[in-house]
Amino acid sequence: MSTAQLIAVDLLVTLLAAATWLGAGVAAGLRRARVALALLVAAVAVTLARVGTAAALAVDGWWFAQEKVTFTLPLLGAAALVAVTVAGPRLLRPGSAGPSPAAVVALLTAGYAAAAGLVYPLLIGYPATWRDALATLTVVGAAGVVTWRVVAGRPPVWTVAAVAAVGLAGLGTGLAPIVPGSPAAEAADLDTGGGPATGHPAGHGTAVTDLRGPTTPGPGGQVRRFTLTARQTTITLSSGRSVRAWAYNGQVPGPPITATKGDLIEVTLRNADIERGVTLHWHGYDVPPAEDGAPGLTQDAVRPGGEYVYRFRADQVGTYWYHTHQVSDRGVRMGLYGTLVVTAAPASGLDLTVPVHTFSGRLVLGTHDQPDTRRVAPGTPVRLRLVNTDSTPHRFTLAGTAYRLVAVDGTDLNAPDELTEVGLRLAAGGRYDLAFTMPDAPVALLVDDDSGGGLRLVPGSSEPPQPADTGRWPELDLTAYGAPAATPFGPDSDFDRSFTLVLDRGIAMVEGAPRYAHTVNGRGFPSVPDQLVRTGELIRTTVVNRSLATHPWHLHGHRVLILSRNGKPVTGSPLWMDTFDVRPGEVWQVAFRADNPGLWMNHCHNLSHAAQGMVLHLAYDGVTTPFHGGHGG
Ligand SMILES: [Cu+2]
Repeated sequence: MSTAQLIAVDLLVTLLAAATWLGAGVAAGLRRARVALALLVAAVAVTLARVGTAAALAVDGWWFAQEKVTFTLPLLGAAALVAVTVAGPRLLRPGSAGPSPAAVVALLTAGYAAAAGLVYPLLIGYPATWRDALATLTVVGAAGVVTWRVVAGRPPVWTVAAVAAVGLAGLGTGLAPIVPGSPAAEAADLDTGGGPATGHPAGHGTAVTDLRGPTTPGPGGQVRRFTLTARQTTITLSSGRSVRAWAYNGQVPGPPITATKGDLIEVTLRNADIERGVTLHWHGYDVPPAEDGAPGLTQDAVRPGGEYVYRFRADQVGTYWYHTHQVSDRGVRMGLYGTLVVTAAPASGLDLTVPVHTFSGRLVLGTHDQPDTRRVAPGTPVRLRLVNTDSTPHRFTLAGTAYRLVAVDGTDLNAPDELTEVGLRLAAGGRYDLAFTMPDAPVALLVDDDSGGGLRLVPGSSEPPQPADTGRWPELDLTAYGAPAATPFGPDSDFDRSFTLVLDRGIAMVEGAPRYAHTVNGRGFPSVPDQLVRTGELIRTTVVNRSLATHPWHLHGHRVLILSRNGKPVTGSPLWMDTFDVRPGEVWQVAFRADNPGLWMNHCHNLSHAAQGMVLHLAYDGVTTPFHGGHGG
């Protein structure tokens, strides 16, 4: 069973435990001793099953079982033991008046403890803390005392006193972080990942605004100038349907930016009327930090009437994209994005960039919301550059030809095999380049197996036939595709720092307000500690997804080398990615060399998750920012 399935089964078993314990208590209260006894037996069995699911989760990774093993299961175990001891004999031999009130109270309290096991991971999640445990214990205890009062009259003073004491202890633990001088209040706002602490006094160092790109092209390169003006508009899709959009230069996607390796790209961004402001972030492109377009960190957002000039060398060949990073959840969804393609030499054959986006519920390739059909002569070399500009993954299938997946996130794969009849799952923000020679029969690219849309390449003048049903094609395992090759570091390297990011849901502060957040190590932006690194260090990051949602993880300014997924090392081509999908229950280990000094966003590229807290910063020691606030996601 996968970890994701175990997480779901554990939640189901926990729900059943709460239902059976509460049911037994209610049946006892209604003097249905036999029903209560049957439910008690079921409750004990389900409680034991919970021990099994929690143990299995702990085997998959301590992160998945921590609060169950340390708190919610012991709580349920203790309450269940009391309930069996008190209620068991009374249900086996009920008097003429039925089960005693004590039995009812004990069974219902076990039910509250079981319910806490369900509510705790959904509302609080990782990591388990004393404060949360004491607060939960107080709620369960108080519910038990109230039940006692209702069912059996005045509860003994010691029970009330015990609950009050636990509650006060919880309150004390909760206040500790805001009591000046307490150890919790002094807790570092930096995660050093086991490496040395900062060597710079606060406020001293290099301003991120000084870390700008070069102003001249490389040898033989030229300057490529673009001006992008963001404004509200209406765009027309290929079907004739109009949708409201925010667009660069009135077009969605924005103007394609292309360059040859060594060119200098210079883009002037202007904002006509996007009230919340805009920026340009070069997704996957390792630009100098002041060119990265992270509002509140590397620049202020460009307000209506404002301007910002971005300059960077086109040193990285491959398929990338750009988008606003200001209120990016809304801005990118509304259309503030475009493609960035850098080639080593002028392209030959058909080189087609295919950005995929969802507008008002309709999947659009470029501007096509109906099949995009193109005539291609047989024998033509074809390269399709797929870009997922949405916040959720898409599945691509290519029917009618064998092909190779030649590049992932802009980096070429080593010795990619020929593929037929497979599904390619592309993370939000990710890119795949597919290459093949045009056959003398039609080729169809489908997105999410939808034969009513996609791209059709047709030789000659024939009409494209209806493409095959691709829904059953298996998904390609990227970690086993292509052939191994040398990498500058690997799983066995000595890492200078190792970070762990546990992704979950729970109540947390996000930008100063309590939210039902998407959390990193139990916190929401900007309360997630910055990760501190020094230039030249080798960094390993473990990303754990404890939640029920997929999180496409994206670090700015660096490509990461995938070391392993769920403990299994990569056996195919080395995988350098800037956005990798961490699905529920998955654990990814990735590594990178800290070779781009700056301050960098490190976040979930499901942009609504980012807006709900799933963001932190990677900070190079000694780099400072003059900007405060702004919206990170
Ligand atoms: Cu996410």
